[in-house]
Amino acid sequence: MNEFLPGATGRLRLSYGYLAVAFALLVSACGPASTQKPEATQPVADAVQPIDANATEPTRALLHNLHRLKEGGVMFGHQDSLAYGVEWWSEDGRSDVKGVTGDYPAVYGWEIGDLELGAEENLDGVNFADMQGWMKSGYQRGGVITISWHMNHPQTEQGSWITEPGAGELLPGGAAHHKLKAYLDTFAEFVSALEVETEAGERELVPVIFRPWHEHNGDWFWWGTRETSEQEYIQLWRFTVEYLRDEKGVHNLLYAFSPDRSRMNMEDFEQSYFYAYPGDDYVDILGFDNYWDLGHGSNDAPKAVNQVHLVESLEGVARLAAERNKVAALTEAGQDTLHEEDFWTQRLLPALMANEWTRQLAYAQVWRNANRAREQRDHFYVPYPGHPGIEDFIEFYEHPATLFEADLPDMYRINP
Ligand code: BMA
Repeated sequence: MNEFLPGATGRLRLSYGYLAVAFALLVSACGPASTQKPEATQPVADAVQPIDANATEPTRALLHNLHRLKEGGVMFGHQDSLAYGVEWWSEDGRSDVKGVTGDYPAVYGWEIGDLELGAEENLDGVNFADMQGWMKSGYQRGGVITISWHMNHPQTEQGSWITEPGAGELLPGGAAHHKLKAYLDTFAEFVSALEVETEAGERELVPVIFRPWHEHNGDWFWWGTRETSEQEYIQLWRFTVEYLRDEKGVHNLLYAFSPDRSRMNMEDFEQSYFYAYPGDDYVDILGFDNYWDLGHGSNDAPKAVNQVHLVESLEGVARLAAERNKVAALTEAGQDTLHEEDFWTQRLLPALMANEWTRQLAYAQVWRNANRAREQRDHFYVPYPGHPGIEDFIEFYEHPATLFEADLPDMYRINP
């Protein structure tokens, strides 16, 4: 792949050098930093090792470059961006982000719930073979792929939101352990089929940021707090990593941990963030999901309080990640139906740019733009053509620190 990817929009093609300058300008434009400076980091190449010692070269390079983005901007991500939008379904080349900005998101989120049942489509109706094609094309354009999994319970085959039973019987020695393994097998097969040909004619696998068992500190999934204990969760996570990596030989994954902000105590952030943390040897990316501080319908705190908490949570995760040489990311976020037209410039962007810690996040991903006709409802997170919030989103897109696909350096090669 080229050092600089084709600029689909005619925007400036950015190198790390350019990004560093832009970042310096940005810092000075933002006025005095509100917190102490991050400690000097070791050279990235020495500091960063994926938890999979046998990770493929492009996967290692991805982790390396995610670390470099600590100084280079924040990648914008969108769930299901290539599969459908509010007013279209399954049209090659289309994305609501592209429809509004001219460029694709830098991070593509995908959801594989129902793969484990042998279904052809995921729980939202996206065809799995098409999804694999979109993962490959996103990667070949230079984008970053991440997968979440609303897994049905392996014992009951009921959806992820059914909270009983918990994970107990799925663990090694449990009555349904073999069913968990069978479900993980479907995933191993799925990600091992993400093979593409390089410009040099070699075959390589698309690296994937895998984000299993998300929002586990909430009580809405069967792996959440209602029926799964902290120790069981840790075992579930560790087993997942060890099985995929050591038994199935899957080596194109980075692993992202992602508790939900709504269940974190801001007075004791570190402890609540690390509820059921499987350990540094099992996690590459310290993520978190935060809808709560972005205008969530059930949060009646005033916007100013939301904003303080949003900044504190971003900063908190960035600090914890820096201490452990991990990447920090906002793995899921957004405001459902964008009821505030200035959401991007008045909520998300100022928080991401608030200080030298919040600016270390490698990416921020918002959720999906559900298709209105199929789902018979409004459920979207980015403006689509015709939406009144377009201008504000374009301002966010034009900000030098927000990276869309055409802004990305080569994420899959390690350049000193
Ligand atoms: C949720 C909602 C659901 C969807 C699920 C998996 O947050 O968007 O409608 O089925 O994610 O994509």
